[in-house]
Amino acid sequence: HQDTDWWRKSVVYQVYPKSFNDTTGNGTGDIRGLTQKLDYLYELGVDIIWLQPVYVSPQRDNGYDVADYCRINPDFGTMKDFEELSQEIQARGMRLMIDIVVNHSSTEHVWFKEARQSRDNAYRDYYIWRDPAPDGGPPNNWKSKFGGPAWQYDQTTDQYFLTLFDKTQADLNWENPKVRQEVVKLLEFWAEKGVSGFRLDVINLISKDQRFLSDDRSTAPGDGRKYYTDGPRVHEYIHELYEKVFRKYNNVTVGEMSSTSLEHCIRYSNPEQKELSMTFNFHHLKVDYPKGQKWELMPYDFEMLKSLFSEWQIGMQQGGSWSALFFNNHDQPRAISRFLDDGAYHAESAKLLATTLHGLQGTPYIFQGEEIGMANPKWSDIEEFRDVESLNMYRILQEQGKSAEEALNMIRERSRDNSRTPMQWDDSPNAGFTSGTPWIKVDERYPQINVQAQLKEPSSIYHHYQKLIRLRKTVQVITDGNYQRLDEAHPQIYAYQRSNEKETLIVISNFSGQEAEFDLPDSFYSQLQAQVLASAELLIGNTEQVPELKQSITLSPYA
Ligand code: TEU
Repeated sequence: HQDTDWWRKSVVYQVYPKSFNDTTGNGTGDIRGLTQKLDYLYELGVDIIWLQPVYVSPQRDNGYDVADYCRINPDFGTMKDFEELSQEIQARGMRLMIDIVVNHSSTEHVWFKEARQSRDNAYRDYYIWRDPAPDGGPPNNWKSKFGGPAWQYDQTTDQYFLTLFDKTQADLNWENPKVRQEVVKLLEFWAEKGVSGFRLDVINLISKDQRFLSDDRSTAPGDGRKYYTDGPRVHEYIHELYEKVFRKYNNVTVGEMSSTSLEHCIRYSNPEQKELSMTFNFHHLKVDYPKGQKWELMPYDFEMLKSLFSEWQIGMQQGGSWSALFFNNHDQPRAISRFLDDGAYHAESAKLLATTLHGLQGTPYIFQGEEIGMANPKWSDIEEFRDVESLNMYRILQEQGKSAEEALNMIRERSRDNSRTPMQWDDSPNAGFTSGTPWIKVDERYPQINVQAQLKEPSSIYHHYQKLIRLRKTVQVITDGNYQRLDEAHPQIYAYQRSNEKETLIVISNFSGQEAEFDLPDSFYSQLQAQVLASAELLIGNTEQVPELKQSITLSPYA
């Protein structure tokens, strides 16, 4: 990793520790469970391991509600376990990236416990407090991303505090230099423990428009996000972290950018801006949201998916910036079930998503289980769900008039729990995840879909991912090739080309369950023909036996 941009050829593996591997039998995964599986990840070939929150937390939002940024939650293990994990990762030449959740803290954090005691408490301005509106209600009409109002009333001091997510996740006040200094300190604390990288949770929400104006409900989404998304001082704040920490430790950093724009992402990840290495954006994961509404259903818009990929590939490349590439994470249903076919064409679908993504420019992220084709489980009733957002929305959808069955169906499709079921290691009870009772149900297909079975099978989804990861290291055009879309609104196929002065790579993906025809571009076809003839001449001294190379190719379903 001598060159500064070593992460441009890297692949990141995302670990949701609660569901990865349980070594104590308490039904939830733990740090030692990840340490035990490092050789598995090393063999897969990933370079960076992104460990999601394991800090002290009441677990209302599975660790994204942090109550102590520098202490390990005993459910996950000890600081010694963490230090051992960090050493074992480095010993294998891999890198550790951890989650930093500093848009908000848990209301159980000591800072908040202090702040809520009185209006003049020293920690009061670590958070965002406002007087009630004249009618006694919330200061404005902003909505929480988990449903309901974005403000919670505090009786003791007769003020509201801002909670853009759960009501126990209080937004930190980044206008306060003391808060920014606290964040620098906690980043340094972990960097000193050998952490190479940081994933910054909703970092583009930290700067709020200080007027706290109500939003206009008549213009979508009207929930207040325009007053805090990519806010007035966000680049200044992130640049400050770069100057004080990321530069010093040569950290790889990725910003999770909720509802962001291409222009801002170009700024966040352009090296000259000295902010972040790369960004996550979510536009491609809203192509099945009618008018951007998550809690309504429609078949996904294939053309929109392709044009978004193309717009961002070209825009970020022209901007000299860098994207985190992903189809799956802990907040999204499994892409194989959402977009393709996790039944009859299970393996084909999983490989198709992998190939399509890994040929693009950016750093690919593999969410645990994606590499073996884990899919959405079949949910039978609301009792099986754990996610605070899903449970809130099950109630809210019924308050809005949906029947219990309609609400349950919506949760089945959209719940973040779809990706949070335990990692499927083998066909033993609970898929080898725990000897106890798992905190959330295991997908009943684990006897067929598990690591052990796929390690043995050369043509498995696992081995397909392994090859793609290796390809990224050996085929330079994947890293620096210009992107060009090749299919013109083809109803089944997404095809693109990556080219530099030496190589041309073409990726042609049939996103449909039927055969599909595609004509190779003339330039590529003639190059290919010439190369085949030249090879024949070289290898067998003549070209008579070379079969005719067709320009129009037929792809089988999900190929
Ligand atoms: O996600 C924030 C985010 O933008 C999405 O999670 C989305 O808004 C949310 O899933 C509702 O659909 C990050 C974390 O990835 C997520 O797990 C946390 O719940 C959230 O922030 C709050 O920390």
